Amino acid sequence: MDRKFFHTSLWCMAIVAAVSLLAALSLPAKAQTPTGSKWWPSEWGPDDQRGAMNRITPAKVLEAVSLIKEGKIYQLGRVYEPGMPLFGNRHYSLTIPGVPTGGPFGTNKLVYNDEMFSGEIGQIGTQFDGLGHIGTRVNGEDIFYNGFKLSEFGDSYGLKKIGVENVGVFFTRGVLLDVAAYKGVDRLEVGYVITIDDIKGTLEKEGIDIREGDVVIFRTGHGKLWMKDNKTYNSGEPGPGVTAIKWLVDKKIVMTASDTWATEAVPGEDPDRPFEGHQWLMNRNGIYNLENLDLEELAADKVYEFAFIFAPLRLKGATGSPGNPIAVR
Ligand code: UVW
Repeated sequence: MDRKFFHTSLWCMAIVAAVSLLAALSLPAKAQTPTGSKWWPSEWGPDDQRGAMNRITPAKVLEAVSLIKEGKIYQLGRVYEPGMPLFGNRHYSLTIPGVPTGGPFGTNKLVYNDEMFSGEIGQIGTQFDGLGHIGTRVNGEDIFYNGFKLSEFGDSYGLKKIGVENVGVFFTRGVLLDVAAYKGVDRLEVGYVITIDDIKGTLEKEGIDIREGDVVIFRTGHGKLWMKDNKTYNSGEPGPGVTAIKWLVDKKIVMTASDTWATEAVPGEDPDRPFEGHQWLMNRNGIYNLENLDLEELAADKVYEFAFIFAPLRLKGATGSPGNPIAVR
């Protein structure tokens, strides 16, 4: 090899190495999943199925108890009834099979009624999203909380892992962020993205903070459309964007909740990444979500901090639960 060719080759190799190094330093590492780096194992161990519920410690329960000063209960659950807004083609049906269903029995002539129910029981009306609700397709595999693979725990008669029967009971501090009031509107517009500054401004106005183990409830005013204008209700919604949701994740809360059907803004910050907030909550961080709440009485009384209580039904292998969460002050 002649000397000139040898030197030229060395220079070329040096330039290629320098360019590769610069590229490696300036470009983010190729994401391991569509939402960023891999999120498992969970901080509560590789077998954990309860996620952020681990934050509801006895001390947190006592903190919630200390907020009960008047004994006033607020029901936050909606009435389940025909005509309520439903997402997509989800359905609800309740029938009484015979009126009365049975009887009369004995000389005392007892009669009784039962009901037959059919519907996507965990995902209609006031609905609690469990950890089996949301996953992400990563290289052809649907991966859920703690890295659990749907191909291994999925079962058409109930999930074999992270079903709602594992969740337990929410008895913790709840905070109401009345963002509509903070913004001085009756209702935030469909698609309005609540920012971190909106949250900070609302907290300051209300004189409260967000603490580890809290349930953070957004009031947007969108709930006023419930059963009045279902078309607009279902057309999208205001709510926190994924940036604000990541900020809440860092606060180590246990659940987000809202007077909307998904809690997060629809469309969100990036219409090409629908419901990404759901992925950051349930999927990546084991944080729950509760939707379609009635927050009007709580807001009218300006109750921003309270004991929050909710026991999801122990439906084995279910993705969610109906229910009637309560706030007590
Ligand atoms: C989806 O299931 C996409 O949304 P939600 O949890 O709001 O019902």
